[in-house]
Amino acid sequence: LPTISRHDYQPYPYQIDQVRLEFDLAAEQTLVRLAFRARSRDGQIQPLVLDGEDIELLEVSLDGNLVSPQDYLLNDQGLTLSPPAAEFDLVLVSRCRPQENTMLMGLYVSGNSLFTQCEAQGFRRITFFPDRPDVMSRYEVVLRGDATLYPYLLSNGNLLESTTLDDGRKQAVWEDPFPKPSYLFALVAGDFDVREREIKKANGQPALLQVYCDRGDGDKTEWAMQCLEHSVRWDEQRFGLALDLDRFMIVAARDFNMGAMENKGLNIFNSAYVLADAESTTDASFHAVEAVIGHEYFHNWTGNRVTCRDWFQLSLKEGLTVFRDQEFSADMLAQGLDGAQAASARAVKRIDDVSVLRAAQFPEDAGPMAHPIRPESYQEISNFYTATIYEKGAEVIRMQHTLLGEDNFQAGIREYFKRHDGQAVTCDEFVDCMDSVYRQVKPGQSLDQFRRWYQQAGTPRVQVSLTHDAAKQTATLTLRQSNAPAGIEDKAAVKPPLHIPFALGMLDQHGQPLSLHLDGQKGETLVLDFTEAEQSWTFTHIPEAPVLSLLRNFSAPVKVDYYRPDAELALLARHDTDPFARWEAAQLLATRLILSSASGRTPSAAQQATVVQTWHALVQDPALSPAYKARILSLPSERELLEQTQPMTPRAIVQARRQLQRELGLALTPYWQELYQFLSLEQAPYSPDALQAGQRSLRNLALNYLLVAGVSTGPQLARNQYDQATNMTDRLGALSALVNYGDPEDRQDGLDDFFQRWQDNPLVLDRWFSLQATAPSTQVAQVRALMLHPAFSMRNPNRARSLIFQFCMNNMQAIHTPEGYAFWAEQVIALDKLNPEISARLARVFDNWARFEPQARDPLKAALERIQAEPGLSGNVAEIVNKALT
Ligand code: DPP
Ligand code: ZN
Repeated sequence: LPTISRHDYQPYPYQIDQVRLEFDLAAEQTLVRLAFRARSRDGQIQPLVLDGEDIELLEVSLDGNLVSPQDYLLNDQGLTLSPPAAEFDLVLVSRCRPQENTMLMGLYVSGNSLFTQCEAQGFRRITFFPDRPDVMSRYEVVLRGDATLYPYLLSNGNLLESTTLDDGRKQAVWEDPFPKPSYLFALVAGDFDVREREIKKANGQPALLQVYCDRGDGDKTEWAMQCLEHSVRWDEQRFGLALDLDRFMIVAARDFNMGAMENKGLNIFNSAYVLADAESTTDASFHAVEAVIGHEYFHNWTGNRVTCRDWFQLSLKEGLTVFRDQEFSADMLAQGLDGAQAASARAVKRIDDVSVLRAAQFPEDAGPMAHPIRPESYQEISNFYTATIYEKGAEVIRMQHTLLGEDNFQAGIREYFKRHDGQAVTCDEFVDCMDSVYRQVKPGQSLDQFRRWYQQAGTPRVQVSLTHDAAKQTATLTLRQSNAPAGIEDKAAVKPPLHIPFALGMLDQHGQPLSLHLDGQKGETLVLDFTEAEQSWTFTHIPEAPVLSLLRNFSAPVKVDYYRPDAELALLARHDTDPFARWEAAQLLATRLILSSASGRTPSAAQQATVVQTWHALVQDPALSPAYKARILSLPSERELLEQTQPMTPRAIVQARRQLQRELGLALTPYWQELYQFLSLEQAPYSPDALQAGQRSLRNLALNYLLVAGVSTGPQLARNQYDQATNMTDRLGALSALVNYGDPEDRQDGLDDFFQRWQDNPLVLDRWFSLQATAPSTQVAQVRALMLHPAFSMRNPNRARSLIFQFCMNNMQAIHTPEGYAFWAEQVIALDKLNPEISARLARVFDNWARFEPQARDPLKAALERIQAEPGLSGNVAEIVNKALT
């Protein structure tokens, strides 16, 4: 497998301004005619190297002359031609077979429709082309197809004409006025329900928004349409970025590898992130739809107008766009609120995002695939659409936002578009823009050191110590940072210190916030510029030893080490004015208890009492919003906890977590009951807004505590909630409590009823599979039986994820057995034959095998070796298992 290195970048020798594509579309075989004029950048004639995979070349001509096969070089990677001059015309006809495309990259069939997916390297499966992001061209696209099967023929940009041909087929001609790389090309052909809305842009011009979905699903696209409109408004208002097209389309596809794709003007979405209605969709999914619609829409500027020079720069668009979608969601949650209420609403989003980072990105940074947000090398780029590029990438943008502040950050964004609109650029060029503003507002300082965040893999650790001088009334804080080697390429890396914006506050011993004084700065929260390996700050006007509130709002993606008594954490959990740090304190209290019992130590009665008393205080606190209360009363996820064990002990973690859940359920039974009853009174018409969604999530949490603790009234409450539910959050919440903690009869009745109600809705059926995949009672045998269910299919990525991935990732008791590991390897191999990109993601589930407890290590290693030995393994999976076994 060739390794591609960041430093090997060479510009493409030819400029291609304009591309014309004609498609004769059919599921069995599609003919593609490509025409462009190429111009050598330096005037020299050089070989024309075009990428191409899994497609058939029918003919090629240069300047009107047919090129015969002995005059070109064709292999399974593409086509090399010898141009007649430094500037020339190329016409090329090729054929692809959408029906046979199980990889879902390039042109493929989903349902009865045709869709494309080109990022990162799918365009080369449609036609021969320089399939790289720095070759930007204007596209004109002609689509022809059967009028009955494909009444809608869509591509990027503006529709120039739509006609019926003499042979009865339909033809549509599209033109995208903006130059774009091939990965942003898209076409869709099919029959759909369409929802349309005409809006006025900030400049007064009209724009047409459209959401397409399968026939019969049209009543489930109102929410998507609202989210799209909100996204347009938000980008105008917060970033000053306007929609640059007359028409913006979203199309839902049932079979889709990713969440969605930001093709210019024609976003193609996994239907899971488009379709939503109260009856069939949970609150969490409503919010996921909002986030993904925002994300793809925001790419129109951060990704499309300015794109990546090469794939090592992927975080240029993904980190920035995740940051933007996180801010969009937070702003939507905080809409109409102010002060502490707005802060708490935003903190809920921050908590959820940080939980994802810790559950998905921290493990990646601690495993063999660890890489900087701008990787140095890769074999398969599709393996680098990672939590590091996305989520840590967003944290790195967020830190720049913190260092600059909102107004200066926006000035940096304006500078970015001023310099680079229409270009394919690097992460460095983005930071240059932010740095130009930073240097103006902080004379003598720069982002030079900050750039190390783009170079270093691994999660840095920050050790904290504190001394207090009662006579001088000062507190001195000392921070030490380190970043251990990460991944397989990092062994000898020298890692100089990072520029870490470290936000902190202090409370007095009664939980009152202190005003901080430091070198002329004053405030309740200060952000320290932590740039040295070890650094100290002395705060004045501190009469008694303070309680530290550390890394407020999670101001940097680091781990903090600070020993302090439980009592201090309990104080913070009750009183910290920073809602993120407050949640963190409660989580840390619970984490300590769980980790100690998972390691076989019996927690002291005092330690247990502190957790119970803290939960007791929080459950009754009238000032907390329901959504925030649901977060702060939840225990850390199994994955976050597991990440903190060394070696990792999954089964012990599951048991210890379950035990604390039970204890909290029992100790606070009357409170859970009261909370449950109180929250059952609310009967407003369904809305996924923050208040209602918070109430439902808190009510479901209370229900879970009652069931897990075996409280006798629990099952009846759950059955009633299930039967009377008018929305999916309530119904699924009740069913999941019964399936996870109820008796076998309730479990089976619930699952059967749910199947009867929802068997015709694929997205809800995915839930039915997931619920069973993750239930504590499920073993490998049940999963094998579910794979034989007529509704199961490996070919549909959502379905494979709902059963196989959920089982392998989130059923720790069952997967961490010899049969579990063998099952995992078997499914990686089976999936690889259909869809290597998806299979490689399943392969990653145990790439961190070496960190597990000894009894898991050998069988996991054997399972990886079994995969590695499989003949015909894809490059995608090979890269993962080879790196895991290095
Ligand atoms: N569609 C994926 C995303 O938006 C890749 N660009 O992140
Ligand atoms: Zn993206």
